[in-house]
Amino acid sequence: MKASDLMVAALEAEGVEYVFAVPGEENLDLLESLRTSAITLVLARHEQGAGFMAATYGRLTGKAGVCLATLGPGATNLTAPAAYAALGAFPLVIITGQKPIKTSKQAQFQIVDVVSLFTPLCKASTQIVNGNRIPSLVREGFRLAQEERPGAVLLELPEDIAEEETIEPVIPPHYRRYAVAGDAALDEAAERIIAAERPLLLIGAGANRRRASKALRKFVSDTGFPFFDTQMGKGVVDEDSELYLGTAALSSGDYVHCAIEKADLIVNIGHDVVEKPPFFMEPGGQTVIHINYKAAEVDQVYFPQLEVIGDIAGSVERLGNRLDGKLQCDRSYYTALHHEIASHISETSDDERFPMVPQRVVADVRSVMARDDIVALDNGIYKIWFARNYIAHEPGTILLDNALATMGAGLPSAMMAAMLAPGRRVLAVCGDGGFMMNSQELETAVRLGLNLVVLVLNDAAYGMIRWKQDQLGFPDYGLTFSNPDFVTYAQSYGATGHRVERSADLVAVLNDAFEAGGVHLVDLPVDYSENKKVLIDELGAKVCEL
Ligand SMILES: Cc1ncc(C[n+]2csc(CCOP(=O)(O)OP(=O)(O)O)c2C)c(N)n1
Repeated sequence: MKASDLMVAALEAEGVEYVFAVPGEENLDLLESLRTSAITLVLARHEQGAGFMAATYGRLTGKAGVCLATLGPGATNLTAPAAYAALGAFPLVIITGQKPIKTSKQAQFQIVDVVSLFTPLCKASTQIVNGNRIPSLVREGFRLAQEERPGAVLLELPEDIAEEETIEPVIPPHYRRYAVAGDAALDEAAERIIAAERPLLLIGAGANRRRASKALRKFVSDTGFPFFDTQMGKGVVDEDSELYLGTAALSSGDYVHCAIEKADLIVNIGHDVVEKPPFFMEPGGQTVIHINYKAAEVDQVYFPQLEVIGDIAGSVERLGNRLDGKLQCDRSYYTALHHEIASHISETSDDERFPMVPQRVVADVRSVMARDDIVALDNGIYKIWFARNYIAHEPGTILLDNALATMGAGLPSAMMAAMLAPGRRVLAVCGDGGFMMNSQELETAVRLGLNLVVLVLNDAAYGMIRWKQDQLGFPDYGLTFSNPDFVTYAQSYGATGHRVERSADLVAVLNDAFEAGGVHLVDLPVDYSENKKVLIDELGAKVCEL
């Protein structure tokens, strides 16, 4: 069999449905092999678009997404998606082309050492030097990409290897389960939790993978454990609960940190140090029990005193059995704080100011999205508002990137969600800065016939950085720009453009766009003066004593 055919057969054996690609001439054998395969080729308009879509496929399904690019310039454009997958723990397999390696008449034209370039970003980065190694390298690549903690793997397939004849058969994946935590660690954890006066549960990104949600929901409802979550742990347990104390959008100083300060023990399920710290551990502070697939990476702000390592769902289930009615949590403070936070969040949610304030934007978006509809965010200051104010009911319904926190991934990640969940409403929320970094993928979205609404928060600035600049006392300088006319911009791609001109119209504009189907862009002017008012002044003056 020709090596490129073998590569595609190996991808099929892994259950690959899509390859997201910007092919170059070095990929043409593989492209031809894909043409007659069961795999759908999704052509993107920038390698970042392809890579962010593939990584989000991995994030949402647990199976590695696959993206394809050429050597040199194509590969270098995939460094951001590789980093996004590495930090976000999204399984991703990257395939790049290369000039022939046995003989070459190209000298060094377009050649960069892609394998070395991707080594620090990937769990493995390998050049395929013999077609017969394809079955084992593909199987190993998918194993590594998907295994906890998931991440990116790069396989470089040079032109002359792709066309060679091979004799090796594909190696199919096999069934496997994660190891379970030891009894002694679980007994010790249960003992410490039972002895604590005000234990608190933290739910992080690891719990949002591999269906730990069912076990965690049961654990929380059986034990009545008060909880908070990280941005990437949102929705694992329904936040519409008296036990929910907030999402740690900031590392300190928010209302949720009042609960953290009062806690004597924090049970951390699935958070690791890659996500922005939900709180800072201090010497002599709370005891932290780390429950995860992998041991804690110790850091200046994270040094748990006990670890329960193994399959999260299994650990949670067995810990729940040990706690059975014995949790002695003093909930009075937590309950009062829950209501205090809920009232702060709803305070400005019907504010009529225009341009719109972020609290109202979040509340209006929440009101048009059903429990299992999906919001995918790019990165900007609005992310903090969505993390704090958007109540998530189900896992995977709010896609926040709090790991690489890259701009430009919001639109492609929403497109992927729309492909995987065609019956659900999918909304991309982007700043005008982040949207313009990959806005060309609107063409891909239209070509794929997706149903998708893109909400562009328009402040004609890199708002997040402008806010920080102000916070640090620097003069307002160097962070504003002008935008295209977003309505005609959308229309030029064959999408439908809308401009909101009154706060009262946002809900109807979004509902109409979702009902009409197809790709819509909604240009929404925002007023970010609340950033300082709430996130600095109000939080700075907050009192934790209730
Ligand atoms: C690729 C990338 N470049 C730069 C940054 C640093 N950064 C974080 S937020 C931000 C500004 C975002 O602006 P915009 O998308 O307009 O959203 P806003 O904050 O204005 O709501 C920048 C430059 C980043 N996170 N990612």
